[in-house]
Amino acid sequence: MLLNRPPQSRRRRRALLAGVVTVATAALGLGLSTQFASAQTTLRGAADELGKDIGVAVNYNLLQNDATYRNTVATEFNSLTAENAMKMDALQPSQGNFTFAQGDAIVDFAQANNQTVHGHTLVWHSQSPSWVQNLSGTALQTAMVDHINTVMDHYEGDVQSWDVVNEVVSDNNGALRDSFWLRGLGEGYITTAFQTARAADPSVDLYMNDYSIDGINAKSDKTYEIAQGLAAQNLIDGVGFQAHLILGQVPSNMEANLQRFVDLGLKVRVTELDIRIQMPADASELQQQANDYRRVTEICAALADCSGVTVWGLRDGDSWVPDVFPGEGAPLLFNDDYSKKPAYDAVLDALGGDGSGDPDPTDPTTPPTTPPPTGDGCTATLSVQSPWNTGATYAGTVTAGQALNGWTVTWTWPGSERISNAWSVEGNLTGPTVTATNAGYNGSLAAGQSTTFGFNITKPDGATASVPTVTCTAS
Ligand code: 9MR
Repeated sequence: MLLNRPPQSRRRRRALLAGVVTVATAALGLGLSTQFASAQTTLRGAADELGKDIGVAVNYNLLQNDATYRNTVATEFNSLTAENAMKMDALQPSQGNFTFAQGDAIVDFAQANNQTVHGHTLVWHSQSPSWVQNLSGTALQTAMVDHINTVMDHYEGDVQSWDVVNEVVSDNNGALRDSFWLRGLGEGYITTAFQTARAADPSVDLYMNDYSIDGINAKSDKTYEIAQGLAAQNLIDGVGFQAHLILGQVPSNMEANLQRFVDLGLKVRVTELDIRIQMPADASELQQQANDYRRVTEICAALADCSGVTVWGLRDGDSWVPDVFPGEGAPLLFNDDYSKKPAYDAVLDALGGDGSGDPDPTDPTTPPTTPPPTGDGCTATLSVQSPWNTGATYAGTVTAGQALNGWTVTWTWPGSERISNAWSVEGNLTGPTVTATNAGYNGSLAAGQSTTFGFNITKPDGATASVPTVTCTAS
């Protein structure tokens, strides 16, 4: 999947004109990343090959403060959604006072790691500041239009798709949700929001997004009716199915449901996937959860017009679920120590990757891997992930023998192979001798912990992709 961004976003142009370096970038310590990963042993590697987004909702504070969180988000996902940082209460806490710093930090992180951003969300009844909830009539309409215009203008070129409206359908009777937007503006507010968004940035994909519309039911029927009306006016590009699911309850007609929206000429997207379990979760429940995740991912993988799947948080402990559903939890792909759950392997598998999470050494098609060299506090390996006639994608793994603050992996190419682009790594990369150092976010490793990086090379037509001997040095 190639990212189709204008060379310079409006937000970045503005920063450059003002002569400032974005503070958020510096604070996050971002590394050079010129290409996305394509290794099939990561979710993003598999999703890239499939041409799909695999996304995660990110928490600004964790992205700011937790290096392993950053590393995992960068390595495993090719798309980000701000879990809270782009909602109206975050972006416009008082009228006309826009606070973009947290959203910008997430965009900066995404750009440094070649990830797309799905914007969430412009018009929602929840997490809207009280000042807007107290408006009515023309003042409310003006506030909605101003918010959409200002936010979309700020993120033009940075955000590839927006949830224009979120959760506008009522839960039980197939009517519109009784929100302050509906009460203040009447049902035309949805069309006005989409018209405003379309005019603000015609290049962005516009979505409506909701929960409990994953199967065919009164709520998804109403969503369909609204989407159909908007599609007829070319005001909408896609529908987001949040998929906050309960264990064992992936709707049997989810595929048919998504298909009917595709048949309207729209994209579909699983936008907030999590699958909650009554706690404590036992092994068979975690396996059932893996099966459920596999099924949802397979449905999207099989639909050409499904743009991707986003999980609503990284680790179980990061999830909103236990706060809202006491006694339920464990809904995500990673444990709190960042180990992968069975659901992770199932998603990787459903995306066409190697669901063991690691290259299978018994598989004859698995390319040779260099033996771990003796190094000073760390070891490293390189392996060929996917060769083609004139190039290849490699994955590198660094494992810390002791707590590290940084690492350097060096090697010399035996022939005319040269790195053309790389991700999650910096240094002198393009010559015959490579000195590859950690990026800002993956240098700190605990003893025994591993991190990955990747790169593409060019090589003579038809030559075997060689695996040079590497040396790892701790710093
Ligand atoms: O995960 C979000 C949580 O941190 C917030 O407290 C909550 C506030 O309403 O919103 C959560 O995200 C919601 C998303 O924005 C819209 N769909 C439902 C999600 C879970 O509540």
